[in-house]
Amino acid sequence: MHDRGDTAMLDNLVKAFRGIQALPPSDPNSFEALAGLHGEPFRGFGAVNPNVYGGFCNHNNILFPTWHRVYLLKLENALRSTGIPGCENVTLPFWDETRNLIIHDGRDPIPACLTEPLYPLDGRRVPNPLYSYKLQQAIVQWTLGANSRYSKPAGYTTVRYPLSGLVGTPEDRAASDFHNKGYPDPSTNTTILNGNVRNWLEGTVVIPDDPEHSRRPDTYSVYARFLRCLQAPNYTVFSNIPSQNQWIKDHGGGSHYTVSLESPHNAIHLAVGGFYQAGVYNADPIRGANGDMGANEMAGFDPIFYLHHCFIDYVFWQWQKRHRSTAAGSLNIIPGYPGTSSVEGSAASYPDRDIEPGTPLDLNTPLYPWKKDDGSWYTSNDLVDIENQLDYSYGRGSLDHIPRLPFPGRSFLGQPDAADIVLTKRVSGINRAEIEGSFVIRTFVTLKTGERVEIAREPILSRWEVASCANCKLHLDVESLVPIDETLMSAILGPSYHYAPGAAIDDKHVKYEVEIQTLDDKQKKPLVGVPRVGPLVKSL
Ligand SMILES: [Cu+2]
Repeated sequence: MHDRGDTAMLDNLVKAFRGIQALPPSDPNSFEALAGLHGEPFRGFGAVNPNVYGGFCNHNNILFPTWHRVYLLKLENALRSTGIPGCENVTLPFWDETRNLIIHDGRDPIPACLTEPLYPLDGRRVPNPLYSYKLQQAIVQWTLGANSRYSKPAGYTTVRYPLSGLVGTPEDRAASDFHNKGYPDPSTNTTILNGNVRNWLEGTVVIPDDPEHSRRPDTYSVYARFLRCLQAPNYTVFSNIPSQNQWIKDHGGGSHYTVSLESPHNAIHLAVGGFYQAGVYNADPIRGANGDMGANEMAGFDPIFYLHHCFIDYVFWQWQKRHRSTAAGSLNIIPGYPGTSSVEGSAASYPDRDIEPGTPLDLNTPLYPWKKDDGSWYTSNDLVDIENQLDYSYGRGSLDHIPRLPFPGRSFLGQPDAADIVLTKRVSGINRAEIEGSFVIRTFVTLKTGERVEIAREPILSRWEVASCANCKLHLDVESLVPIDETLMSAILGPSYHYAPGAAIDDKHVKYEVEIQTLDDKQKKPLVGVPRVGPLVKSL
């Protein structure tokens, strides 16, 4: 994105976004219609049956990267279709999320053109269409009833951290009004938002009284995850979190610890959408923040979604280039792996079709609701080679500065290599259906010195109403696999610990604790089904 000088490209992008945002929702190229194809408004079976996700977006399965790739393509085509002079060939840019960690230019993580309420266009300042979107029609969450907490009235304008957009009931509206009154200044809010995103990206494990390593690289930072996902061993594992977790468990963790693209993707959703991440000097959480990016239902209505997902698609292409997987037909699926079937009550792709849970997904699975010019459904196999099948490409981004595989040894760019991971802990016993909305699984450890330190955070991008598990054929258990590297292990176990390759690690006396951070502090949803055990923390 430009900073000075030639503004024509960005001006045209802004004009095109203004163009599609002004179209009525009945127009399939309108922003409102396209934004509504990710999550809400729910449709088909999903509009009335809480066991079926009513949106089209695919998460937690192998279709996650390709479904979002074709979504961006459709949005870009809509941007080009407005008839506005100069917009015939606008291209969707990406928000380079790892930029300021690689290029250290001291800039804010989020480009200013996404965070300024007004944009200078043709000599006047107009509402910036990349800053927020105002709904033309109400969105009613029918599965919970017309006046439920998560419905949105016409005229609702999307918000980001630190603001709250929870306005479905009079109580929530009053609470959000009260909360937002504390944040009246957009430029202060942007500073807070950038700080939060920076904290998520850098996510340092802070160990008090440890002068040498007081800011050690965090195996759980979003930045580390973006880097590590480039090393994911195959497309199945790269594409989604259930497959990623199975791979780690199958291989016993350690040097096989791996990260899927979906994981850092989730974190950015939560960082923009309302989950604070304390930094080194900032331990003051902002509670009650509730932005649209933080849940699958409304995320597509915040325009930043498309520049975030464009970066995710750029990372996907980066992974493809590093794994000789750019040609059509070069992606492969591990049959039967978690993440390779549709899951009831989870984000799956079939709101308006009666598809049995457990139906296998592969690269020929139709990506509803996206049609090709000939009227047939897009499949992942149509979307592998962006240059030859889809006729677009990416300019250089920050990840182009990262060498190809294998990464040189430890601490490359300050980040540990998987080889340094000496122990993987598994946090389990958490059922997504018992928690309203997205959440973060935070894992803590008490050091020998008595200090309690957060060693991991797993962002779970979810939705407000997840089916009660009484009827679920497949469970909605989520887990957090916590990699512990050599330096962190020695901080946990103290001077008695000496790293020896392959040696068993005795951490029986270490106290691990788990906290679940939800968006809405007041939520106390009664637990359903079997009494909950856990969360449990065990070694792999
Ligand atoms: Cu997303």
